[in-house]
Amino acid sequence: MKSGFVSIIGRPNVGKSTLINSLVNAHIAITSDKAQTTRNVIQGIYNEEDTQIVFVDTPGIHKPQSRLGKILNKQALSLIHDVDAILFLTDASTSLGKGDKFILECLKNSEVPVILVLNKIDKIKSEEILEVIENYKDLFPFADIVPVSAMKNDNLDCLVKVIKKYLKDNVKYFDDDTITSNSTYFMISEIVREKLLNLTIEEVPHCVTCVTTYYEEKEKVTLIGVEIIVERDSIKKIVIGKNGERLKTIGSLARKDIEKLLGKRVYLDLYVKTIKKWREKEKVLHELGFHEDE
Ligand SMILES: Nc1nc2c(ncn2[C@@H]2O[C@H](COP(=O)(O)OP(=O)(O)OP(=O)(O)O)[C@@H](O)[C@H]2O)c(=O)[nH]1
Ligand SMILES: [Mg+2]
Repeated sequence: MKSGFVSIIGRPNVGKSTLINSLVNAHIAITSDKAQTTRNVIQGIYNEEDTQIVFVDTPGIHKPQSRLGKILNKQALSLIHDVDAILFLTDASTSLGKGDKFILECLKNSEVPVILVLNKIDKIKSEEILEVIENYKDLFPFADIVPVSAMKNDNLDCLVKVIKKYLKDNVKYFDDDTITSNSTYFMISEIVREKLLNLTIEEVPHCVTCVTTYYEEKEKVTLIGVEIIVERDSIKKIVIGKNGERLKTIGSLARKDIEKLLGKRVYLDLYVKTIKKWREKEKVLHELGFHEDE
């Protein structure tokens, strides 16, 4: 038996959450084409007969514009220690930038082996992969380099094989049927946020957060309430949409996914509330579960 913890670190939008979902073969972390989708540390558990790997998805490391952003960066960077390996994920289809170099500088303070994972290789020609490796390889003493496509499930078996070399423990942390340590309340609010991210544009996604407020199991249906918190009334209008159309679409798409998650019929009640500048307010952030000292 071999086991261990592996952090997935990288800039926003490089595909960290897509990778953890593909590795554990379930949609445990929400994904979107907007940067800064992930706002919490999410554990996904990979099981094989003689191996258990706890993958840890983290918020994308970026130049913070808000108190929330600072907390997210800190959270991600706290996960470069006390793990068995780090997957430094990059988007092989975009050029190496300041953001990647900043993270590599931070990783120099870590004693943990860093595996360079070049993602999105489905977007480039195979002969270009070598060129990308060439650009990265002298920047950092990577323990290994693995090109993958998280979306197309390409070369992930090779990635797991490489990771196995670095696993140090021999205990099982979770039961075989556990795929995530996330709570059901959290998963529900994230499903709503994912639909919202996919149905709105530009600044809206960053100004919104979701919280599950009640969960009541009745005989034939489960009643669930989710509050959508926005920063300004103008954003509230966008989220609700003309004649409530957008909120209705968010609700019906989210309900279907929540029913799949719970295996039960669900009645989902969504309501939108404005809390001015919630991303800056220490007390509000704390109440929403974002803690400054983490
Ligand atoms: N073509 C292609 N697209 C990918 C791949 N992996 C992820 N994507 C897309 O890249 C976008 C960002 O993916 P996420 O998994 O949300 O990225 P992330 O790194 O978790 O982003 P943050 O949570 O914001 O830090 C989504 O639109 C994904 O569908 C891949 O292997 N190939
Ligand atoms: Mg993510």
